Amino acid sequence: MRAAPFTLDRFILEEQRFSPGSTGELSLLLLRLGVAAKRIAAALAGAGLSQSLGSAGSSNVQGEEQKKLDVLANDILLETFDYGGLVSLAASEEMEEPVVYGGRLAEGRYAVLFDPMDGSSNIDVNGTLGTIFSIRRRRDGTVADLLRPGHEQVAAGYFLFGPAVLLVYTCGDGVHLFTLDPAIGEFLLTRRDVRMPERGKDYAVNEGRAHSWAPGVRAFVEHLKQPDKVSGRPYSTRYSASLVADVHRFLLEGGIYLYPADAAGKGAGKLRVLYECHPLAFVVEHAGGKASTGVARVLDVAPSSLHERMPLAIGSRAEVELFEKFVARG
Ligand code: FBP
Repeated sequence: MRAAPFTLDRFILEEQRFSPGSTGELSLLLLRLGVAAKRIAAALAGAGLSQSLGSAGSSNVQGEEQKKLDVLANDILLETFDYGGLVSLAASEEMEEPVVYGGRLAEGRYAVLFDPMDGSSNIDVNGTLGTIFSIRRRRDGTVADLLRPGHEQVAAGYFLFGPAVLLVYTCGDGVHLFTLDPAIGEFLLTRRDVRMPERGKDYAVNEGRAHSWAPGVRAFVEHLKQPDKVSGRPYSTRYSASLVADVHRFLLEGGIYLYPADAAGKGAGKLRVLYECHPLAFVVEHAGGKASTGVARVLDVAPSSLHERMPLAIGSRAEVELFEKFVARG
């Protein structure tokens, strides 16, 4: 008899057997996220046909222009958690305050945080996009549950909307990759326990912002560009304007993504601690990679506000550790 395809639900239910005492609620939440991603993928594929491209005419809490698909993806995710009593709080990069699923504070064991549409500048040009998610255990059902270190996440991952729709996630015991089979509308396991290469040959950074970098950051990027056969330099630049797409490349092939802070201390970088840095750091670290601010481990940082930003260096252990050395040299 032909082996049944390893669908996401089969994989999650089989994995659940290895965590005694599990209630199955986290499994259900992950499966729900899979459904939300299919709805977002359908909206993206039809966006040009349904006038869903372009601006929503509103801006988010960071004052950034919201695209119609930012708002649509956000709504799809909020609907996804609005039943069954699994979730107490849902916080999003696109919302000033979290949604508290009313009347069920006592029930929802989890809080979910997400960047509904990562790579927004790629939306109107049919570029690669992603959805990033983070799951935390509910404590007292308030925002304080969210302002905690990244290593307290119970699960995190992302959906990548490219030529194929992919899901990559971890519950802290291995990183797994699934591909959406459009023929049956199911995510199928394509790589179990993904390990990030120790070092790479590519880097991703918006060099148009080099003027705002600290000398140590500039020296590091210059170092990657210097020809040196022994250390495999020069590296190639691979910046897609989608954090998820770049991190996914480096998860499979090795390399480093950078979004440094402004040297003049005017800004702590662009990326949000809770919706982008913590979840991707959780995935990358469980695949053997590393995520740093340049001076601290991203997963040790506890933000003091919901939309706090931080500088990010994420990728293969060798490159991130070398980056930290350059930053320390200043
Ligand atoms: P969004 O979540 O708003 O898309 O912001 C994150 C991001 O788009 C990353 O995906 C990407 O790497 C970076 O910002 C691009 O920023 P910049 O345009 O400054 O290079």
